Amino acid sequence: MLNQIGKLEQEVRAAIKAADDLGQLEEIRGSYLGKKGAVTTLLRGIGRIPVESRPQVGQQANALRDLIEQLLAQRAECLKQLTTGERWERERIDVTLPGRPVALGGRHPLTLILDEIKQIFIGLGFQVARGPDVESDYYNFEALNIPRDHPARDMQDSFYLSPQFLLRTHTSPVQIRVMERLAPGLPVRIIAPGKVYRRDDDATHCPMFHQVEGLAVDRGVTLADLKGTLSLFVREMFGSEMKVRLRPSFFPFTEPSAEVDISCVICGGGGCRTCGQSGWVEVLGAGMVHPRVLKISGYDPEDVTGFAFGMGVERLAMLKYGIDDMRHFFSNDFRFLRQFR
Ligand code: 2U9
Repeated sequence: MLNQIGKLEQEVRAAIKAADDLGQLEEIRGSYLGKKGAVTTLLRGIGRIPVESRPQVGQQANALRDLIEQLLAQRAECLKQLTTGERWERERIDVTLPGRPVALGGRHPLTLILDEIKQIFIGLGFQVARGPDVESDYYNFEALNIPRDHPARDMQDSFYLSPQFLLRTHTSPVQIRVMERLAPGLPVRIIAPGKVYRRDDDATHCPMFHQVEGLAVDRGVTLADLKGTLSLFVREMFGSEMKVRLRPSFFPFTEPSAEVDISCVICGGGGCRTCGQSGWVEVLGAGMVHPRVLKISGYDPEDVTGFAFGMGVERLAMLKYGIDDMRHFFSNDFRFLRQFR
């Protein structure tokens, strides 16, 4: 029996030494220490040998079992620590092959335009303000002098979450929230970029789109400041040769109100299909903040005045890059997106 243990030891030492992956080590463990393994069988057979030999044989067989465990662990450690050179040899890695190209992402065209708009207004002394996408009826409509029977309040025009809450239809509530914080004494000079939601869906309207609105409130702010600010913005964005004109319009939250046109970015003012032969394209809405809106947010309209403006970011991007369908921005077609990197 002791002879047999000696032979098993020699055999298992050679097998472990020759193993060159972890799978082979597991096989060796099975064939010696598994349920039907050689050492296990040997230990089970101890009961059949003379009583006086049992202690010595038992001790040697147990020692062999411990030795096998130890050798297996050592060899496994050794295999895990192969040098890089040995691994390349075993796995046959061809280090001369060219690497796989990494597909670099780029910023979305709307992000590019938004960043550009923000930088221009930051340069003019404006700060960037943000607010929630889910707004209350009060901040989205009431505080902006939008009357109860205004069509924008219709379930057909806005996305309501409950009778009192909806997805904001413009970023104007952000300006109301900022004014509430700074009134009655502090001046305001902010832009509010962000997503807005309306029940619209065609080539020039999406149910979700982006706006940048701006607001300046202080003593002595005039319509001339509004036109000067927007002219600077337009010339930075579209080129120094751009002309800007204000046409009378109506918004409940501004008085007077204006649509802002710039020279057509396609034909430069000569007349083409994009501008309907007029030489002008509309890019913004603007006006002087309605006294009621100033008052409701805590400012004294006898003391301060303010100008406000709003623009659709998709529309600006379409004009700047010559894009004919707003849905391109949201279809995630890589052939479209890769052009802006
Ligand atoms: C406050 C007071 C006044 C924001 C303004 C417009 C005019 C405007 C449109 C442009 C294209 C929306 O995305 S669009 O459809 N916006 O014409 N927005 S004045 O006036 C404000 C905002 C906040 C407290």
